[in-house]
Amino acid sequence: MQVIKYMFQPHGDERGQLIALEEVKDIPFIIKRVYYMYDTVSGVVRGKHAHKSLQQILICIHGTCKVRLDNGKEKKVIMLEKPYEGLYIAHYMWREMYDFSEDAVLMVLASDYYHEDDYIRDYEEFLRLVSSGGHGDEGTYDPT
Ligand code: T46
Repeated sequence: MQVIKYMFQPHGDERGQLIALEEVKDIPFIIKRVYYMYDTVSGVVRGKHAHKSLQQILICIHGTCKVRLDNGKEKKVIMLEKPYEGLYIAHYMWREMYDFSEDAVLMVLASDYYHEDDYIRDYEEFLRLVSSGGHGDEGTYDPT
């Protein structure tokens, strides 16, 4: 499984750091939604679903957390610990976010508005969909 992590360019000077993200240029899709989570309770696991078409970039802009990615065949754990790192998550990828530090703020840039019907919340259904291969790859960023 290929993990795509972006390293954004900080604009630093004697006052500190600034990161600017422009859709299509720095982010491989049009950004239709931004959301973030904070005050995450110790020990909880968030996510536990996949999306049918949504693409996202996760940036832990403060603190740290881990993300487990699972494409139905392979699992990988990615640590997010820098405000200049962005983890790209394509559609049909099961995700779980956990081990949030007390001060963690996880910001997500999303390629679409919130649609509950885009979620696959049942892991067995997710495995069936990815193993049947019938979901296609439309809308997925191809870095090659
Ligand atoms: C994802 C991971 C990384 C909204 O009303 N609008 C929104 O845009 C979102 C994202 C959520 N909500 C509501 C729906 C729930 O009542 O906020 C509540 C918490 O959402 P959820 O349980 O889906 O949060 P997570 O952290 O499990 O998952 C979220 C995203 O939903 C999901 O797309 O990939 O973060």
